[in-house]
Amino acid sequence: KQQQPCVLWFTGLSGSGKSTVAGALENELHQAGYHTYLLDGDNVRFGLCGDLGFSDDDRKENIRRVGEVAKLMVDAGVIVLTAFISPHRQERELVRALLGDSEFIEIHVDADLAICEQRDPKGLYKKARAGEIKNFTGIDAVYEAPTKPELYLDNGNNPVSTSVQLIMTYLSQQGHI
Ligand code: GGZ
Repeated sequence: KQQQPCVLWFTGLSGSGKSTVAGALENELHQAGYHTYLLDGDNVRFGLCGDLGFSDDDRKENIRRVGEVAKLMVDAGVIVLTAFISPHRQERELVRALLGDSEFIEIHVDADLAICEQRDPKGLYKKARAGEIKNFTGIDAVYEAPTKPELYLDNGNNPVSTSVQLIMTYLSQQGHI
């Protein structure tokens, strides 16, 4: 099916819902016949970035590699979805520069820290509060929210289906699908 490849770059706190929204969007795109790939910690941080942890430098390198891989996939014609905290504005801007404005769609998945901490699906916030995990985003490591994302999702208050429809509409308006 005809598509204009791009990267949908989801950014937000752990537990904000990046992977959930990205996964649901990917299902919807698949059902409509589009060719997509979802990059996230589960398929990147064990292999390609298996040597990296969560220091500022390691996160920077993680995002740099993901950006380069996403670019290769865009060259191959794929609609790429990425779900990484990507806490630093500067690294996200480097990926934007690598891809160009028309192929980089930054999506801020926003949910209050309190909500993310309440969800805490893996119990990581609890461990971070207890000092068992260091450099945890939102607790003792920064998260720099996007100032001008292409899309903003109020994910503390909206259902996943609303976010998916918002993105589908945007992709269609921009001529990607
Ligand atoms: C943040 C951490 C940390 C620290 C482990 N800080 O909720 P999760 O579990 O599944 O998502 C988080 C994931 C973040 O990896 P990313 O590759 O997205 O991070 S970055 O973009 O900053 O490179 C969390 C888990 O890894 N995790 N330790 N210290 N999240």
